[in-house]
Amino acid sequence: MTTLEHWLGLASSHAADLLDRALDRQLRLAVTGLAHSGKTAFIASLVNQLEHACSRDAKLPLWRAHDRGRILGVRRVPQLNAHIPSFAYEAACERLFGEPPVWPESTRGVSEIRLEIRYRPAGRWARDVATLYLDIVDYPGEWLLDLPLLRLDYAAWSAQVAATLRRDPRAAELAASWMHWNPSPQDPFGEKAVAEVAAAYTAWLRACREQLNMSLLQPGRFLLPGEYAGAPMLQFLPWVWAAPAGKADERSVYAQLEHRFEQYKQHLVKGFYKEHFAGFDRQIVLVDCLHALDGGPECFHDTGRALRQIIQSFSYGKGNLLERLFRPRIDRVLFAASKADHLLPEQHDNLLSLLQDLVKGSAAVAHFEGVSSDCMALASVAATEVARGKAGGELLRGLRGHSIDGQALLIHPQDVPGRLPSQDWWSTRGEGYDRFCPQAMERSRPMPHIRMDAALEFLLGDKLR
Ligand SMILES: Nc1nc2c(ncn2[C@@H]2O[C@H](COP(=O)(O)OP(=O)(O)OP(=O)(O)O)[C@@H](O)[C@H]2O)c(=O)[nH]1
Ligand SMILES: [Mg+2]
Repeated sequence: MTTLEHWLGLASSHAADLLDRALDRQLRLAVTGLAHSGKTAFIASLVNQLEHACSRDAKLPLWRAHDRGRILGVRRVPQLNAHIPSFAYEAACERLFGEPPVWPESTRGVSEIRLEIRYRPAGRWARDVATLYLDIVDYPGEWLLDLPLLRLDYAAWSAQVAATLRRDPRAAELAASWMHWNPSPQDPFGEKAVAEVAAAYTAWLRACREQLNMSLLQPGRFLLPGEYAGAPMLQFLPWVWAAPAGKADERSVYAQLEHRFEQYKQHLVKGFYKEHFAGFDRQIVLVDCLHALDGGPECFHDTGRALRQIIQSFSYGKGNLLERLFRPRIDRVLFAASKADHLLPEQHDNLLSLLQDLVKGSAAVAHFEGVSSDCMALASVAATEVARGKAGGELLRGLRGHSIDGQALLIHPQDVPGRLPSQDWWSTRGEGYDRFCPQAMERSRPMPHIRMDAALEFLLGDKLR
């Protein structure tokens, strides 16, 4: 292919893309959430439910267009951006439908998938057929926490980390490995010393994640650098020592760390979001409330803070940060408590109201700006079934499934608080929520789920009228 043909090809695909958008035939869905909140499982299940939409095994009664028989077929088609890896749907299925079934791997880079949904518009002549293209992006949850950095300068970010250290003595204790550095702001910048202390800071972030279950860990790329591993741009850390009295000399350690922080934001964060997050129409924010509860009060509040930071960075209405930077136009946001299959159906109401409490401020912002938002509890891939059985000689209504290491389980999950938990709840809570591996599933049938159809209705319903 000549260069001219290549450019003509690109120009025509761009023009077709613009036309699809103008005619409302394209929808970009942002699947967001902290690390391990269930994004990849959600995308895999969404693709699976859609691909089986026309089979008689489909269980999607709450998706109106489907219920009325207007969905004619869904298939995966080549994504718009050929330079971005494709979402590894087949690899996810191989694991989920494997023997034994296992969850998809944690995500280490960005990927995309495009689906073509053929449907019959409501109330038109029966032979009318329309198409909606659905574009979805997957990426590691850790990177999402880079987005809020765009609103902060180096001093403000440093103050935020210092506040975490004051609030959480366990985090402060682990931080001794890099806090002992204690330079003065005007000290000359030393490449080697900074690389070493930045490595200690990165190890601290990792320890906070692994030992303390913390989520609000920034910069996100330090935990999963991808192709930037070893770049000087990823060698800085917050300034938690005596602040500079005036403007720091350009060659001083303070000024150089500040410069790297700004470079990180400029080249890495803005670049990433501009390429992948521009032009979203809809958003789902997945929240693993049970994991947050399992981690104890500090972890729970840390999850709340991380979520609020992320949600504030997104584009609800006019004039927000993302709109100014990348012209997104999200008009619907769904907050979803993921992994609801860890609970009995009668506990879902509490899970939902806990989620509502957790995102209250953010949902109000979305609503105020003229964006519709909703909350629901769902399970992308239900790993349990409600069952009765005997445990310890007693007849029990509970959940049946297999633990992550394959042991058969019949359990009655502990209660979920219907609001932000009180001190009492923390002091009397049980041992935590059991985790399950996926149940054995047949490849020819759709994955079992809870309320994926309600999510589809909220996220796509109006586009399929
Ligand atoms: N029972 C149950 N567990 C789930 C479900 N979805 C996700 N999980 C669990 O949550 C873990 C993380 O899910 P992922 O989909 O990989 O989460 P993610 O948000 O993509 O995580 P990162 O890619 O690491 O950011 C899985 O390995 C499962 O253990 C679900 O619907 N039901
Ligand atoms: Mg993932």
